[in-house]
Amino acid sequence: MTACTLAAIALLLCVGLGQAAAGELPARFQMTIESAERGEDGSVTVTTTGARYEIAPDGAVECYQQIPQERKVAHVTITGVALPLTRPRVSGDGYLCTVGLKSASHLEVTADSVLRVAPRAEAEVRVELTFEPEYFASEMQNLFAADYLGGCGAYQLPTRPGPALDRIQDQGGGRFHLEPGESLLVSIFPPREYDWEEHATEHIVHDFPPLLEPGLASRPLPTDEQLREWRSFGNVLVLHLEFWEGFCIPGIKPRDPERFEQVCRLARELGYRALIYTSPYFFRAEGGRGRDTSEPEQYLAEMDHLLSYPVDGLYWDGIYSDVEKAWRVARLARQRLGDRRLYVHCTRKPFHESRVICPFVDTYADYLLRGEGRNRRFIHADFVRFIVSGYNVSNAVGTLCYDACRIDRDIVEECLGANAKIPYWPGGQINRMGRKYFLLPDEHALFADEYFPRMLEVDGEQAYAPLERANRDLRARLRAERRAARDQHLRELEQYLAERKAAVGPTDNLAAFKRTTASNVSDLPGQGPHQLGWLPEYATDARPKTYWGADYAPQWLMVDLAGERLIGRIVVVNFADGERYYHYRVECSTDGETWRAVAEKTDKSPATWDGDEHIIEPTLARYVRVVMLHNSANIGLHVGELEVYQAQE
Ligand SMILES: [Ca+2]
Repeated sequence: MTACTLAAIALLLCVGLGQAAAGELPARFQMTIESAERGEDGSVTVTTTGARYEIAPDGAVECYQQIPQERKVAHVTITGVALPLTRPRVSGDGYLCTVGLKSASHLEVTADSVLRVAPRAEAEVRVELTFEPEYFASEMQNLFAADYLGGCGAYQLPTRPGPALDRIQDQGGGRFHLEPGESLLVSIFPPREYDWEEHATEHIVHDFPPLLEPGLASRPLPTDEQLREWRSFGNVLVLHLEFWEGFCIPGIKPRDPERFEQVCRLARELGYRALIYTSPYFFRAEGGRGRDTSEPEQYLAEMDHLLSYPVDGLYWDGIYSDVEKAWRVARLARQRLGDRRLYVHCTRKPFHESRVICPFVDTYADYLLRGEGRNRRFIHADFVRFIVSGYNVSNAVGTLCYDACRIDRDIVEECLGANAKIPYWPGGQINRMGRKYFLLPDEHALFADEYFPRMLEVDGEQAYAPLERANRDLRARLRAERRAARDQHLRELEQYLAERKAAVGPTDNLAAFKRTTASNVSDLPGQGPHQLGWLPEYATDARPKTYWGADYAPQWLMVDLAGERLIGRIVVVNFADGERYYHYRVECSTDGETWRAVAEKTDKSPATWDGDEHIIEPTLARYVRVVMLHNSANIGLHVGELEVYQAQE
């Protein structure tokens, strides 16, 4: 060690952190800020249980993961604002470390390994990944990148409905443009150790009572015999909503308080932990407007009431769609729960599709449930490994909701290989959509004879290692199959367009079969006429009912007429269901950079398959685009056809 480094170490300003503060958190969730130091060059290093951030005075931050092993996962660059690197201050019992002044641009690091960049002026933040992700997804202004060891996520707040982020193509990662008051969270994960003991010893049984009609159960609570019978396949009993009088209302009470107490007592005698249904998302606070509108504090007051029942934890059917609220309620609930269990179902929250998840929220749960209503195209091996399984992501124990994808041998292998679990579903509930929340006889046999005994053997890293190797091989094979299928689908698309073009023949529509691009494409697995998503090409194939689709306004679709033309008439066809309407603006350009608005739709008249005709002042243009601004039915934006016609002489 050189004298110089010794001097540097001597000059480090260490922030003292009492062990007592961290000790207030439940032992199994002991995430804390371990140290926060400033070097003589003005740089700051903050170390949490799960990560280390090295913050340089020029706004560069090196992000290191520490669990299960140390490695650098991201390089963050902040430009546009000066970040005065003050002495780091730790507050909130070791939860929060602040660098800079709250009144000015500043950074925060939290115990659950999140860096918050909070500029007070317009700023650009680049998040470059320094590892090769096995799974990368972006949804709205967020990204999530993971491999078998962990990874990194970035989230722009407040969440803006809008297109996927501006991706950094070459290195992988994203660029985020922050307005004053917005912030960016960079999450390094996993933020805590995986609890193998919990994984190996706690197995979930969902009681989905059969329904006589929607919402009305034949028996709101299980019988004593059922409790005894189900015990062979689990010891964490989830009691669903049917036993409550009312739905997610303040001060909720069981329909039959006496039977409820009996069930809780017998469950404990039999060695279960009993978890009861509740939901921050659905909770309707006093005077509240309904789902997703309560404040965490209002829900937490209800939670105190729920925990006055003799139960061992809570099952949350949904969390807030506001990331800050979801994070806060999870953190504060964890403190209240102590060693009682929290099981969180969050297929669609906080974001719409859950291709991007928030490990820093999930980590406060003991177990997670994901996949509800998703068919087999959606629940593929990548989804099971990185979204359903919490292993080396949030390190909560992940379980699969299989109402739509069902249980077969492939799913069993994918779950075992991903270290995700399959909960036991007796009961017999069929929901309004006809989806079955119980194991069919064949599935039951597979669960009982094959899955369950094999799952019990996975009790630690060593037992899981061969399964993980098999999972890597399986995913590599599926990836190759997907690539081959995609190539085939691209060939089919090419052939389709060629055939359409030949069938249509000469046309006055200048846009037909011209190069068409868009700001975004809805591309959920397997969707679209050629299973390639709702591509822009479908908006210029001279067939109204094939369409381009994207999510979250605004989005644009542009056709290149391959040369300047004098345009006099434009037709826009959207998706027509007789009720919905769209708002949009049509723009023209000669260079693809400077745009002139020539038409718009702002009224509420429903879309038709004939489309909207716009006669415009003769305009010289090579590029014509539709900027989609609104759909009255959902978040999707659709153009079935964009037709462009020459001005009449
Ligand atoms: Ca079309």
